[in-house]
This record gives sequence, structure tokens and C-alpha cells, in this order.
Amino acid sequence: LENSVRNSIHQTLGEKKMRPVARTVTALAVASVAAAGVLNATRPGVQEKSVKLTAGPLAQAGSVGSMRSIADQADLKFGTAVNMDVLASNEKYATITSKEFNSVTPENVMKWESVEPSRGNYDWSKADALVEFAKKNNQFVRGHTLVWHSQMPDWLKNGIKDGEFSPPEVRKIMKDHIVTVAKHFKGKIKQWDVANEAFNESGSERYTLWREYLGKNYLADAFRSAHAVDPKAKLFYNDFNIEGMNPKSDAVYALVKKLKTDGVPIDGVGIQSHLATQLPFPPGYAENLKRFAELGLEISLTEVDVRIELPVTSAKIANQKSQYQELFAGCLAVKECDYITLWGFDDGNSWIRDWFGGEGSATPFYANYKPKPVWSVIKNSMMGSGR
Ligand code: 9MR
Repeated sequence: LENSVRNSIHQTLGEKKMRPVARTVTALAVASVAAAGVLNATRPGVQEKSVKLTAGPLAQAGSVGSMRSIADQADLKFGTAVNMDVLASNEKYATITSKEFNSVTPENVMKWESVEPSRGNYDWSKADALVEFAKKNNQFVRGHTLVWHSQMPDWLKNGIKDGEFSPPEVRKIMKDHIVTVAKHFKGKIKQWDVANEAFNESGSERYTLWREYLGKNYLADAFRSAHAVDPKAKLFYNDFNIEGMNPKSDAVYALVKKLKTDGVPIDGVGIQSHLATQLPFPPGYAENLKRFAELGLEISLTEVDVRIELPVTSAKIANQKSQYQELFAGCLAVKECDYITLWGFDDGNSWIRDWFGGEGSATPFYANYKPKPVWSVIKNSMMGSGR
């Protein structure tokens, strides 16, 4: 009974997650409100004291005590998702991004609707700017994402829906996109989320336009196409609600095992890790990491945050700290788990407020770019990992 209740909770959240609550609020608008300190000032509930970054107001890259240098010592790639509009306009955001992280992931600008807004016409500007930023700051880049049912451009979504393209054409469109994007970034991307979110919470396949038109093997095709172009990039399958042992992680496990057996070039599993303090820490997390590692796969926690139902209370903060700690410590205890990315590092630019009404405070930095105590919890789990 307990499991079925838990699963249904996860399922509800999974479905809820697909519907933003404030579609009209643009990321940029949220960012500027946050930058003005409004979100922080009006936030109800407990306000924690922020902690000091180690080396001066903003720690220096590689300097002793910065999160980045601690991650380097723990042999951990530690990244954040980056909002390119904020990066371009907010110095504090840019400084923390470069000084505290050794990796970056584009939050939106490498997705299909951003890079190929009309068929065959590519716009690399924002994605290239992030790759440049990473190069300048000696950071890795995680590519996100090549094949997904969400954030597809209208020409593609509507074209497939309206039957404008035959199945072989859809196959060609997918391949052309993967090949063009992987070629453009060849040699610059450490890991690619090749395929994103292909399962439902029950473990059944998500019936996307891709699945409908291309059949079961489209995922294997996607990995093969990417590998042919950029054989050095590590290729990942990425999904949410697969942290613990549950029907969905079982389905992902079966998929990646089959891909490995069939000789498909897959290198790892991206476990998104969008957690919540009103839910228990994912049961069976250690066991789940172990079984993926035993398949000879790398594991990355790709989109970490731990959201809170507002108002924030001290009990919820304690719970959040403990979930961050368990998540990091559990990954660091497994050799194959060596890449952790936060889905944004600050509350002002986090996707949570747009998508989950009444929830927030999911990241380790306040909207005013001051680190919360949970930032030290993350630091301590890296330092105590023994790696
Ligand atoms: O954080 C992203 C948000 O800005 C976008 O509006 C949203 C659109 O689908 O995608 C968010 O990022 C998602 C990621 O690409 C895949 N996993 C779930 C993330 C949160 O929804």
C-alpha cells in the first residue's frame, strides 16, 4: 500500500510538472523582479541567514575553498543550468556561474525550438554564447537535449500532428537535427542528453509524436546518429522521478540495459533529481544507483533542486538540507556517479515558481544571490565524501 500511495504522489507531480502555472510570466520578467529583490522581500515565512562564500564576496575560480575547487578535489563535475538572458544581463549571476561551478548546462537554448526555429534554419547565437562562456572559464558543457516531446518548434509539432510529414520524413528530420546539432558542437560537449523523458510514471512508454511516428527504435537511432558525429561526447538517457526504485526507474533500467546489449552507443543515465520536501526522499536511491553502475553506465544527477511548499519553515529547511545531503552523498559514494548539475542555483531564476503554484525556495541561493546555509551542506558532503 505504502508504495502505491507513494507512486501515485509521484505520478501526480509528474503530470503537474508538465503544466506551467504562470505561462505568461517570462523567464526574463521573473529574473528582473528577482534581481530587484522583490521576490525575496515579499517571501513569507522563515528567512534564514545567508552564509559567506569563502574567498571574498565571490570565491575565485580554483581558489582554495571555492565550491569549484572542492568539486575538483572530489573528482566531481559540478554544474548549474544557465539562463542565457540572465547571464547576459546580470553580473552577479555570471560571476557565481563562473566561480562556483566547473560545468554548465543550457537551461533552454540548445533545445529544438531554440536552435531550429524553422526547418533547416539554425540559430546558434545563444547556445554558442554559453559554449564561449564555458571555454573562457574553463568549464565543461552538458548538452541538453536532442530528442524530447517538449519545446519542439511549431513547424515540427504541427507538421507531424497535421500529417504534413510521412514517417520516413519524420525520421529524416530527427536524424538531420541530431547530426547538425552534434556536429556544430563537436568536441565542445562533455555529455549529451540525447533523449529526454520517454516514460510515464507507471513505467509505460510516453506516447510522444516521436514514439507514434517512428516506433520503438527511435531512441536507439537517436543515440547512433549522435555517436556517429561526435564519438567523444558521452551520450545519456535523461529522466525525472527515477532517483529511487520505482516502476519508472525499472522501465528506464530495462531500456538502457537493452540498448547496451544491442550495442547502441549509450554511456550513461541522467537522473534529474527534482525533489520536494513534502515527499519522502526517494526510497531505494542507493540500490538504484548501484544497479545502473553495474550495467557499466555512468550516472549524472542532471537537474537537482529540492522545492518547498511555501511558506518556508525551519522544519522544511531542515528537511531540504537533509535531502540535498543524501542526494550528494549517495552519488559521491558511487564511483560511476561523478557529475552533478543544479537546475539553476538561485531562487529568483528557478523554474519552480512558474511551474508549481505555491512552491519555491528550491535552490541553494536566495534571489538576492546570497548563498543559503544549504550551500554549506552541499560543500560538506563533497568534502566528506572521501573521494
Ligand atoms: O527549466 C526549464 C524551463 O525554463 C522551461 O520553461 C521548461 C519547458 O519545458 O523546461 C525546463 O527545463 C526542464 C528540462 O529541460 C527537462 N527536465 C525538466 C525541466 C524542468 O521542467
